Amino acid sequence: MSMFQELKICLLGDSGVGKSSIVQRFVHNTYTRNKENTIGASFMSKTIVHNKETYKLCIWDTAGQERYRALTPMYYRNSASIIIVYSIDSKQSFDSLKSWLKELKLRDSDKLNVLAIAGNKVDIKEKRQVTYKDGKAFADEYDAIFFETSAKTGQCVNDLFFTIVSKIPKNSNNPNNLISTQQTTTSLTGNSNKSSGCCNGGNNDRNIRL
Ligand SMILES: Nc1nc2c(ncn2[C@@H]2O[C@H](COP(=O)(O)OP(=O)(O)O)[C@@H](O)[C@H]2O)c(=O)[nH]1
Ligand SMILES: [Mg+2]
Repeated sequence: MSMFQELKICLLGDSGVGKSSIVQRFVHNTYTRNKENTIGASFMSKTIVHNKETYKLCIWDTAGQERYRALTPMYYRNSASIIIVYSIDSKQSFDSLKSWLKELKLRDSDKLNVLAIAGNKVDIKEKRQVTYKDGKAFADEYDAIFFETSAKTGQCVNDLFFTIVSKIPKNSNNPNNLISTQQTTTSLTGNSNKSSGCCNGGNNDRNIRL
């Protein structure tokens, strides 16, 4: 019987850096200019095949939570990976990485499997305030995966998620995350009927108001 692994991935980072846009690009391959802020948390899932293994990625976007950092641990708890996003046109969002990391260490470091850092909006190079070199050096310090991405053009968005999956130790997230595909998946790229686990219900897209 073939099995697949469910992986929870959580995005953190300052408001406006493009977290929701990265998720939208990855899950739907679309982009919305002047995206409206979402209140609450947004959740999406996507099933991918990597090295002949099937993974259901449950992606939690901490939309609107940036100002209420005390609330974020519930989103990144039990995550197989955390992506911290900054925008290459905002030195301030880059400087915030440190405080996001400090927050993680204080509350939940032992459960963090794979850390990734994304320098988003690489399509607007003319407004760049953070060099590639500085971003990469910072990520290296924390053994983090690093990509400069653009949700607008799609540059490196898939690479970001596929590299994360390739680095997650097999079944490390939670032994209960191994799901029989025969029982729960309707298609490799589409929806799942699953009713429990880190995807929290099985709806592919949803917003949760707090
Ligand atoms: N030029 C450019 N703009 C982006 C990119 N990603 C997001 N944006 C824009 O930045 C703003 C904030 O994006 P959003 O995804 O809501 O950021 P979030 O608050 O971190 O979720 C929106 O107006 C987006 O259209 C990108 O890769 N390039
Ligand atoms: Mg958002």
